[in-house]
Amino acid sequence: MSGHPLLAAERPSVVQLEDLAFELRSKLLHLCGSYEGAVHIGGDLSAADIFTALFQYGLRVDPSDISNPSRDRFVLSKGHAAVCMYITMAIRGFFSFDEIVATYGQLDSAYGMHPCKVQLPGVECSTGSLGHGLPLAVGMALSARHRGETHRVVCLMGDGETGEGSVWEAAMAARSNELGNLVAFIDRNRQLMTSFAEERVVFEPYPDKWRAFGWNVLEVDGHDMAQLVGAIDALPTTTDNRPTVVICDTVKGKGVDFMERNLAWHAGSLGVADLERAIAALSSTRVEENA
Ligand SMILES: Cc1ncc(C[n+]2csc(CCOP(=O)(O)OP(=O)(O)O)c2C)c(N)n1
Repeated sequence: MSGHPLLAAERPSVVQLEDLAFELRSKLLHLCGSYEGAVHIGGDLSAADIFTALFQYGLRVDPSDISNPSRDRFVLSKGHAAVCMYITMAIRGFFSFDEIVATYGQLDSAYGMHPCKVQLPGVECSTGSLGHGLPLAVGMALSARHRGETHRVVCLMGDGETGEGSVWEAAMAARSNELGNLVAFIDRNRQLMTSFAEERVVFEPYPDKWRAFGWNVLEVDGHDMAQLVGAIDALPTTTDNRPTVVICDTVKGKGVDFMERNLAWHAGSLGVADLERAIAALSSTRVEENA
């Protein structure tokens, strides 16, 4: 993914990306502490490293030129993680973090609980109803093919939402149309809204299912920045004839011990006391990493 005008010559190192992911998690917790309603914090924290790797390293996007026709297009299929995308993009320079905190979730705010491309330029796709992001991304990738454009379309899904039939219709259409310009990242945190994934749907053998649909399959630890960067570097060129899925093994609530794998934290709000507890928990992971 190098040598493109929208990619900085000096992209952040793995250590710098880890710092940016820490900043993202801290800001997510602060927003969750200041917002009165529920924030989908569990699935934000599980996807924080993926978002960071994509927006700070992989995606060819420029906050000062958001309509550049050769930019990559990002589709957030798990639209309930919108605030994680807003803050990631704020860190990259698209928006102001303070503005997100000031208006998040309010009526008429551009920063809604689910993303709206009409309200917020820079967002490529309005989502929230699960199972629709990949079909939309297939259409965008097909359109790019027809127009002779060479950008990528990247779609981030939750594993739970891949229980939707529309995802598999889209997967089949992507392979049938040889959409090597399409990449799906899956935040495989093995939890749904109120239950663990395998209690409801048999997903295994999960990577084999994607292979059976003709996709190129990469599997990474979704919290290991070096592996995420490695997967991005290993993506085939956009002229390839097979779409790629990067299955990211993750933990819902990652970084805050009392939220990790805890069904109570799919969505919630932190009071002042819990915010302090959450920040302390997150900071302790940092100390362990640097020890
Ligand atoms: C079509 C549809 N059905 C239900 C919901 C409500 N919902 C929001 S998040 C969620 C759980 C999704 O699980 P997953 O895709 O694994 O996301 P994550 O665990 O990463 O947050 C559900 C059922 C929705 N947004 N759209």
